[in-house]
Amino acid sequence: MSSFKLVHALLVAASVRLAVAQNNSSCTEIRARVSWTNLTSDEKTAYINADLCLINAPAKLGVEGAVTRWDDIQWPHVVQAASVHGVGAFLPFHRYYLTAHEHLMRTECGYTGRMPYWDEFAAIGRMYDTDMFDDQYFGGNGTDDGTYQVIDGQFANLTLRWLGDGSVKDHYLTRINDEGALNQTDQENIDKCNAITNYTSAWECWSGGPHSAGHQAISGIMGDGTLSPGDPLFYLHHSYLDKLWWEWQKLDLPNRLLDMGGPNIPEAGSQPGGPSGGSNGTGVASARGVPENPSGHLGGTGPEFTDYFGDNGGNVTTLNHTIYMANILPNVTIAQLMDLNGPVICSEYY
Ligand SMILES: *[C@@H]1O[C@H](CO)[C@@H](O)[C@H](O)[C@H]1NC(C)=O
Ligand SMILES: *[C@@H]1O[C@H](CO)[C@@H](O)[C@H](O)[C@H]1NC(C)=O
Ligand SMILES: *[C@@H]1O[C@H](CO)[C@@H](O)[C@H](O)[C@H]1NC(C)=O
Ligand SMILES: *[C@@H]1O[C@H](CO)[C@@H](O)[C@H](O)[C@H]1NC(C)=O
Ligand SMILES: *[C@@H]1O[C@H](CO)[C@@H](O)[C@H](O)[C@H]1NC(C)=O
Ligand SMILES: *[C@@H]1O[C@H](CO)[C@@H](O)[C@H](O)[C@H]1NC(C)=O
Ligand SMILES: *[C@@H]1O[C@H](CO)[C@@H](O)[C@H](O)[C@H]1NC(C)=O
Ligand SMILES: *[C@@H]1O[C@H](CO)[C@@H](O)[C@H](O)[C@H]1NC(C)=O
Ligand SMILES: *[C@@H]1O[C@H](CO)[C@@H](O)[C@H](O)[C@H]1NC(C)=O
Ligand SMILES: *[C@@H]1O[C@H](CO)[C@@H](O)[C@H](O)[C@H]1NC(C)=O
Ligand SMILES: *[C@@H]1O[C@H](CO)[C@@H](O)[C@H](O)[C@H]1NC(C)=O
Ligand SMILES: [Cu+2]
Repeated sequence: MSSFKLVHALLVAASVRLAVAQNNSSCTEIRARVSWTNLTSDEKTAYINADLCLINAPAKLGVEGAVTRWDDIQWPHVVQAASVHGVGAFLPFHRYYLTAHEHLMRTECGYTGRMPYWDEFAAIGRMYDTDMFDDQYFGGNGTDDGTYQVIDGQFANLTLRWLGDGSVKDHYLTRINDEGALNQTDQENIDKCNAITNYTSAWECWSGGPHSAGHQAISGIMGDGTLSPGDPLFYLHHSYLDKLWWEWQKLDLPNRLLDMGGPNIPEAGSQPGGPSGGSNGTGVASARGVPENPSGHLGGTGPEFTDYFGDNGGNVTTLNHTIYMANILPNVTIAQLMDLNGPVICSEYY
């Protein structure tokens, strides 16, 4: 059975209580993704509760050190941090990662609502003019006592496990307000990326300003290139970034459903936690002792790793490139992720 079919078998098996009819060959009912502000208050509460459900559920992957299902879903990002950033697979990996998180919310925690994104463009200059950071939802800034621990909201005192090298040490969710950074996803930067007509150049544009915007505006764990999915806000941020990529694809859909490129091996210094730079824990995490040298990362360090990417051992990302989700979902190729409306993702942004 191809991994493509396996994804579908899983989705089909899981869809009984969803208002989603899927079968092996198609995406028959596209799931809507909307701005957080457009969720109903019931959906907002259910969404938060589904993340809390993962946080309170025991780990299942069998990765040493994992305690909760939340540790499990963070793991594919932690273990591959060096091979899914600064590379062509950056956007496809994160697209599939959103679906992996959604899959766990729906199949293990009964979430049936729409998936939210954080409309960061709309939030420029008024980041806190929303209920998102309220006590009943994600909570707000970390403390100002130097630990930056998040102590309010539904994720107050959330305990995370992974450090930047894949080793394990309990630490708290942290945030440091830097709302000015949201302007990196302003109209000028979005237009600049949209003006690029090939993926080989465009991926890097999205990976720059618009990607940094939400990570930096929240900072703390969200500002750490390896550990950021520890913050539940990560998924709303990356969904917004994925929306920008999809909107770019839709500007010339027939061509851009097939347009892939970029390197498999990041430029020196561009990957998180890398020996020569990038995010090494972005302040807080560093201060909390995140080691600088990643040893647990899959890939990203040399040609010996490119073999299993499926790109014929080369340094150029192709549609054949394998995206690995640490057995939370089956391996797929980038080709299967290109169409947001296709069977694997089966979603649309509104
Ligand atoms: C797939 O789903 C669609 C819509 O529910 C249905 O019309 C079609 O017959 C299904 N195909 C198979 C092979 O089950
Ligand atoms: C879907 O795929 C599974 C696994 O390959 C297979 O057992 C099942 O019969 C397929 N269902 C349809 C409707 O094609
Ligand atoms: C989201 O909310 C805005 C403002 O309340 C509204 O204009 C827009 O139509 C809504 N979008 C959807 C998809 O419901
Ligand atoms: C976070 O801190 C900023 C700057 O002090 C403040 O404007 C904002 O209201 C705070 N947000 C929350 C949700 O407490
Ligand atoms: C979170 O931890 C702080 C101090 O570490 C404590 O004062 C507070 O009661 C805790 N809050 C929750 C909801 O556990
Ligand atoms: C964002 O705002 C900061 C501070 O006002 C400014 O220095 C920076 O140039 C702005 N960046 C963009 C992309 O507008
Ligand atoms: C891709 O776009 C960039 C920036 O617009 C341009 O410099 C480059 O020549 C283009 N590459 C190809 C292969 O079209
Ligand atoms: C792969 O591409 C990146 C970015 O262009 C480059 O920095 C790196 O040196 C290349 N690696 C190899 C092994 O060719
Ligand atoms: C790592 O972070 C620390 C603390 O923020 C900083 O002093 C150091 O220069 C950083 N190292 C690299 C290689 O970026
Ligand atoms: C993908 O793999 C297939 C089969 O191995 C091969 O025919 C095709 O040329 C590859 N495509 C790319 C873009 O590398
Ligand atoms: C999935 O991908 C990973 C990394 O590319 C590879 O190590 C693993 O063997 C693949 N698993 C399957 C079942 O193909
Ligand atoms: Cu990432």
